[in-house]
Amino acid sequence: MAVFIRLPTLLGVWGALVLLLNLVQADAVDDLAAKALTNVYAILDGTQSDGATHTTCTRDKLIIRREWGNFTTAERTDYIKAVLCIQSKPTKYSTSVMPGARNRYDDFVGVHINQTMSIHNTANFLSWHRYFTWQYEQALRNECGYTGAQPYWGWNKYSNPMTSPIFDGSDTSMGGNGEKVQHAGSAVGGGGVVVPAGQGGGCVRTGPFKDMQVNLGPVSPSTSVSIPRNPQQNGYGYNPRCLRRDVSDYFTTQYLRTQDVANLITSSSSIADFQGKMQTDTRQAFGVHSAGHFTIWGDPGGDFYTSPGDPAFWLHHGMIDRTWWIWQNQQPSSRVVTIAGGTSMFGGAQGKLTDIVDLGVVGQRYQIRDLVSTTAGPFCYVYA
Ligand SMILES: *[C@@H]1O[C@H](CO)[C@@H](O)[C@H](O)[C@H]1NC(C)=O
Ligand SMILES: *[C@@H]1O[C@H](CO)[C@@H](O)[C@H](O)[C@H]1NC(C)=O
Ligand SMILES: [Cu+2]
Repeated sequence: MAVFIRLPTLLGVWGALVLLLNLVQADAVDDLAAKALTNVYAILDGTQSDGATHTTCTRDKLIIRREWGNFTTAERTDYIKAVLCIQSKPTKYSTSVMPGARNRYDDFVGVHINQTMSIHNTANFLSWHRYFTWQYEQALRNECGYTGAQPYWGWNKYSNPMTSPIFDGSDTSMGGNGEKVQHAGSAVGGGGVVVPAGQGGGCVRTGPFKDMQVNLGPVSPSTSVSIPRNPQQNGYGYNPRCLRRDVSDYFTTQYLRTQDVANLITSSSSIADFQGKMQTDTRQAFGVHSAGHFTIWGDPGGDFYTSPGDPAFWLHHGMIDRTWWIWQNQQPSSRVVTIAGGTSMFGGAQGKLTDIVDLGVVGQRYQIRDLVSTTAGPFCYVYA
């Protein structure tokens, strides 16, 4: 008899403990994400609208993207295996178009280099990178048998990225920092701020990507460490070299804290405001997009054009996309189907929802309006 009384009591205590642990761990950004998720469920249930047309995506089909630290060891190993696999598959570029592309991973880098000037500080910045990251996730799944979701890097979870499960250099990390080399730091972003050298700067020698060969670029390196020049000015030539990083806590402790991410979400009233703050890199401040890239740094991570060549790029852009998703779904009816800005970094025409995003050898062609909701168009995923 006693057993029948104690078992539920035990389960109750256990449940309360688990709840407590989650409450302790969840931060202000996670709380905003939880609200976003509630709204997305309501949209899929048809009791709310975000203005997009939801046809094939239903609640039971959703892929749930989670933070790297919340992946189990087995899940991290599966993801890493898929990335190494995509780096071993043949390129779909013809040699005459992209002579430096040696594998399928390079295809993503090549497409990003090619379009850099028309996908940053533009109206399509967020939707383009959402679709790009999703196509990468699709490639891992469809071309390399990965069954999981794209992970993200919760910047605010780790004030010291070097000891985080993302960059700690273990077999289940995205690789360690680069070897420490003396260098003068780097002038980063539009403000020309000179950021002191971090703890690395040299080749990554630990973790699953220690033998990775970077092939394309550089086009616009931001490190004072000297990088072999690409045989072609556009960075499309073959330039085999090691993966370099200079990870430090310079940006995470100033611009990527919980309050920085939460403030970005709660204080941006329009899409122009939100995406503008996110991409800021002036003497006064760095937005989360710039700060995350410069936390990885090195080569090709610190190169505006070639940055997807660092496998950590996708975890960073996962979090960029999550932050947009959270912002959108605080008020889905007015924030999902909305864009602002031009079509080129140099100005150009005003961007429109009917503008085409074309990912060439790594994707298809979609109008921006099909890429703004993560549960419409080609997409069916949410963030936890
Ligand atoms: C892991 O998931 C829990 C519950 O969803 C969340 O509160 C926590 O912040 C997550 N941990 C990390 C490192 O993201
Ligand atoms: C670059 O982008 C343009 C426009 O999308 C496309 O026509 C061209 O084929 C692309 N070139 C490469 C090398 O990807
Ligand atoms: Cu980009």
